Amino acid sequence: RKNLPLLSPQQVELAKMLLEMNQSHLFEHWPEPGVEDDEKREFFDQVARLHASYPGGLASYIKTARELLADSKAGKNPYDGFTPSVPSGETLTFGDDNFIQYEEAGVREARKAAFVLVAGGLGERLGYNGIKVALPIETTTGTCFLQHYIESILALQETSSRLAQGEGPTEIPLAIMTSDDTHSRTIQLLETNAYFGMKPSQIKLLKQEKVACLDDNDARLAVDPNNKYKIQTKPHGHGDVHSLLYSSGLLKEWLGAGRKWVLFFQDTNGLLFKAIPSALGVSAIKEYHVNSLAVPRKAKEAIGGITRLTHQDGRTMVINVEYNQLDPLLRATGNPDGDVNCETGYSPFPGNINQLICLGDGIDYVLYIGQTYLSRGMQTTYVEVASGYFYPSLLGINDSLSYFRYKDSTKTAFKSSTRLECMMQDYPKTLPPSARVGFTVMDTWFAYAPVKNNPEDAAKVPKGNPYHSATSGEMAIYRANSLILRKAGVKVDDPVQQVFNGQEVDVWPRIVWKPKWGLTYSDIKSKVSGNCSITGNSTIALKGQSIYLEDLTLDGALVIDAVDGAEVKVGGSVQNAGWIIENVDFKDTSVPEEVRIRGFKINKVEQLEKTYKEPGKYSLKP
Ligand code: UGB
Repeated sequence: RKNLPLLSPQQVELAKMLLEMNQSHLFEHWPEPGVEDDEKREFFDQVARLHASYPGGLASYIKTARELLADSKAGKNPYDGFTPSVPSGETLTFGDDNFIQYEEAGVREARKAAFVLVAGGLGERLGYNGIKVALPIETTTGTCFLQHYIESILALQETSSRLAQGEGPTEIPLAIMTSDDTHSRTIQLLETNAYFGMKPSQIKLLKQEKVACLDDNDARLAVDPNNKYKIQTKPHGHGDVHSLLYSSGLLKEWLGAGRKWVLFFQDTNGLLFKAIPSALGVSAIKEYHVNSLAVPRKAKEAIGGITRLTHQDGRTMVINVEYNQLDPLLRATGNPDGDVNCETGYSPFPGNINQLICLGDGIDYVLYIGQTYLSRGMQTTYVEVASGYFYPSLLGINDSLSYFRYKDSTKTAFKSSTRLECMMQDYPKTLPPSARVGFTVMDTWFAYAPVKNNPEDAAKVPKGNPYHSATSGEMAIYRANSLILRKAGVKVDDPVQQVFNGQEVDVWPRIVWKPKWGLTYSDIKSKVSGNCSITGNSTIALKGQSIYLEDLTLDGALVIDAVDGAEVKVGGSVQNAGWIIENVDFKDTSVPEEVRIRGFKINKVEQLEKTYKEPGKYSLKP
């Protein structure tokens, strides 16, 4: 107390709170009043921010942390009393009748959707210096993830509005959660690219704040090693998105304007929008309150497993169990081998790809929420959400301790500081048992290809497991598009195997298109006819809505760019030296980082390139 400078009444309250919460060590090494007073006030500014951004304030954060740390010390498993089993859900096969029916339903429903991209993560595992949404999804066109996502949403908006003739056009909103690590660079990316064609008013940025780090079992807040007037902070996890949607008023606004679905997605999955229409269709037809997208998952693969948990008291829920918890949970509940592949070659627990589709209107949840709060001795004043979409992280209900290690078996000191984290996929934990929580399993090849691992780590991935690198992410786009065109009747050559940055991958022809060219499988099929063929060395980029391939034989590179309203029929034989893939070493710093992390670059030797700037009907037959 004696070290404190003159404080405002609000700062005095914060100081009192910290002392009451046993945090006096924060002021211990402060000099007498009059020395470094500005730095001391800055300290209180940070405390005020941490206090305001956590539901229930800093005291609530410290209290929850103490409880969780005590559980951890006692070796208590958060899943104590629960037995895992394999849940059942919808499984989709790309292009079959069932899939097409769901896609149609999903596209119709899309006009009532709002999208939420969580992009606050720095991507430490990838080690890329920029923001992940600015990375090219593929280097044939150089389209970045954010551009692809926005163009996909715009394509959905356009098609869905067209199908709902008479109901008028719609604007599908997009919220992007950022953090201090990504916020300004996300704004810059949007501004320098004219929001990739979306109206600026359609996009809202929500910035998440970091949370305080914890130094010991008593939840003493960690002081920044480089600045004694700063509390060390780290990200709070993607679960922040729920409370931010609430506190910003955005969700209320969306629901008030008749939005029915909220779709959450992650920063680097270039295949995701191939799965969105059908998955939204599943949600709509089955009326799921929550629908998690999943893919077959190899045992112990570093993605969470969708699991049915049944408690001794009879409660059950379908929920993601993180990969580091699933194996021990299985072992502790009568499965001595833990998480192992079954006869399909995959774990029986589908892999969570953290794409959630939530239904936004289920009025009776409000009552349940009230009970949840009350049972925890919490204030019910927060419960003013007139919708089924509830905010579990509001009061830290879904917070858990971030992964950390003790220094030794006395479990008194930590190897490094920890903090509380929350995950967006924990949302169903707070729903009543009557909630319809389902999931939809898709084949990985068209639904999931994230870019998470740096080249060195990816090269160490055991054979048969996915690399999840920039290399595999890009190759997955070519493979998916090749397989889709094959299904639509085009003869596409088999891939060849090549090694880039120590990773062996299948290299398919480089086939890419804008979302508005092929939003759904039916769309794509309607644009391909006759005998078309594409050789393995070929590249084709379709950058227009109405480009029709008719009896096209391609052996080389072909790029067509057509404005809306220009209808182009492309056929005949296109043959040229094409675009060649060349190896690049990821350590070669003369090559831009976003290229060398893939291990290859594209040498554009020769191509046929046509641009149609005016609406009209055209025919290209070389
Ligand atoms: N993110 C934020 O916006 N803020 C944060 O504080 C942290 C992250 P990671 P993670 O798809 O394979 C998730 O780091 O968390 C954003 C699921 O939990 O890429 O290790 C970040 O920008 C897991 O069950 O993944 O694992 C990114 O967009 C599994 O499904 C997103 O959150 C796994 O993803 C995910 O962050 C997966």
